[in-house]
Amino acid sequence: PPARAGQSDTYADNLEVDVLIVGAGFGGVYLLHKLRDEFGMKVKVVEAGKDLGGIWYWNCYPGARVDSMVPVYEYSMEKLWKNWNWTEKYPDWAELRKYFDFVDKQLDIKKDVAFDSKVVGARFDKASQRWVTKLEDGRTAYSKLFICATGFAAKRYFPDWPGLDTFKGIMHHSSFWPSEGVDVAGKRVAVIGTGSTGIQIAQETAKTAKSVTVFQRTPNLCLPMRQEKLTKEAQEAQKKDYPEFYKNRMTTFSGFPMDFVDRNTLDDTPEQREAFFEELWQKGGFWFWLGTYKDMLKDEKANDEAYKFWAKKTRARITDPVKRDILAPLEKPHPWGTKRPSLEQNFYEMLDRPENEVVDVKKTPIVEVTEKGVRTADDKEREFDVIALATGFDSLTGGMKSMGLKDVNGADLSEKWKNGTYSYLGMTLSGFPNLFYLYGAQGPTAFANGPSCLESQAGWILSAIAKMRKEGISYIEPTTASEQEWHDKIQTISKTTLFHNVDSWYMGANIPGKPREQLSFSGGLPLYTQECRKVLDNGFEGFVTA
Ligand code: N01
Repeated sequence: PPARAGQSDTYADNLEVDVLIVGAGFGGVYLLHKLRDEFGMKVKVVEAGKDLGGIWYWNCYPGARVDSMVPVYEYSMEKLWKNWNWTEKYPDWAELRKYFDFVDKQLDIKKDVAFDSKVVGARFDKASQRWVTKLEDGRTAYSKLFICATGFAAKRYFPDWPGLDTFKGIMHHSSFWPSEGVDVAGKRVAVIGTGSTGIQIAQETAKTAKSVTVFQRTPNLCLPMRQEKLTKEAQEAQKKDYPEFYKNRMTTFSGFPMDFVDRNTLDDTPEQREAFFEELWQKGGFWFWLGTYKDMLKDEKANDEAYKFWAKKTRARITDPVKRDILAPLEKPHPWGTKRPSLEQNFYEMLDRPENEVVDVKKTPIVEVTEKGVRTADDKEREFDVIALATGFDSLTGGMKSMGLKDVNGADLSEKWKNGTYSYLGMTLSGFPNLFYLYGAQGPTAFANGPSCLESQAGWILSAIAKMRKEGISYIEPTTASEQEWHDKIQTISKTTLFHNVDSWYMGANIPGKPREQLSFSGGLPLYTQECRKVLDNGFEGFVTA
């Protein structure tokens, strides 16, 4: 996306700081503020984009909006929420960018962010005990600590279809969509992929496009969003409860306001279950996912009940029998809720209309992108004016693996993670001393509300740095044994859930050749926070310090 007004700042070559942070999204902005303004450290953020916002800077495709309701998806700092109000229960990307502008005004963030600054290499230099970071334009930065706040979706995934670069119309990956938009009025639009992104692009572009064709490999078991307009008055009236709300969000499994009820699915009679499901359904959003029975994501029989209810509700919205069976088949395509359900807004009614189409690419895979459109295995070529690639990301590991991060012996992180992902606490890496990262591999990332996860992880990083300063520790590095233990713990917990056997980006299974393993901590945010705290309480247990 192009630059916007009001941006600072570059920095000169040979920058020397206490902490270099990569990424100016939720995590980077938070840590910059805390370390600079509360710890008094010299901190700089480098950011490949041209503005703040991270995921919300890059993802400005049509219909991009958050699936977490106000006020859960924001910082818990009173000085921020007390002066900020949203216009919708599930805000869109443009409003999230305004939020970042507001945060900048309140906390004076941009003066310490170097935009347009892409990291291409970084290594801890043993002799000087500093991180040496190289930027694409040749500049170098030196820092005592290095923090990667690059998020879970920094590396886009493009399938290797032949002809991808021959298409003569307009084609963008969702995460490289131009922020000035693409006029789709009267055009034939293809949306490839039905993750949260594909659903949003399809339902939004269909408002003005001539037709929308969705290429679906796996049905997204979407939930109704039930969007609402919000007034300033209503939000102001709620704010007395915000401190309690933000405290509570750290006590739920996913850092959301709802949590699983302390009841198993088959404990209830069929009538009780139907009434409970209906209540959750009417609430909308993630209630039917994260506010349901506690065994829903662990027990196949319990899970069947949720799927049956979902299919009944969804099939009733689709009149075309062929589309109905592709979008909401009677047979469960995968355990319900083990891939992130998109929050839809009339997605099914939209696709049901005769001008729109859903192509089942499990049956007829895409074999080629042509000059005019997309060819499938049944040799059918469909012609389009615009193609949206909503094919996702090399999530959780791809971004950090592409930054040229080297261990103390010069080996690249992509080597370390080639056959499996090893970290300690999802925040530190052996071979990479004095490095922290957040909202990435082996943290609660995929299963947690972003701001809740980052406040847990940033809280730990801040405590670790405070402890280092207090105790005169200048070097920390986890042992490989503690990484092995953390890796095994993550897989062991995951195996008690239904997530483990489903192919999804949670399991690294969306990228050909990527090791298949659980990539996030699926034991819930409170347990994660507790495990991490224990490590500090026990004097950097599992680390070598000096
Ligand atoms: O990516 P995805 P995303 N042929 O990986 C399909 C967050 N998010 O960008 O499922 C055909 O989920 C692939 O098919 P399959 C959210 O956490 C949040 O949508 O692998 N299809 C899938 O349908 C989300 O989970 C928000 O069979 C191919 C799609 O492409 C995460 O980001 C909004 C294919 C990729 O879906 C990622 O979401 C957006 C091929 N060769 C995103 N390769 C909100 O807050 C891939 N696909 C609302």
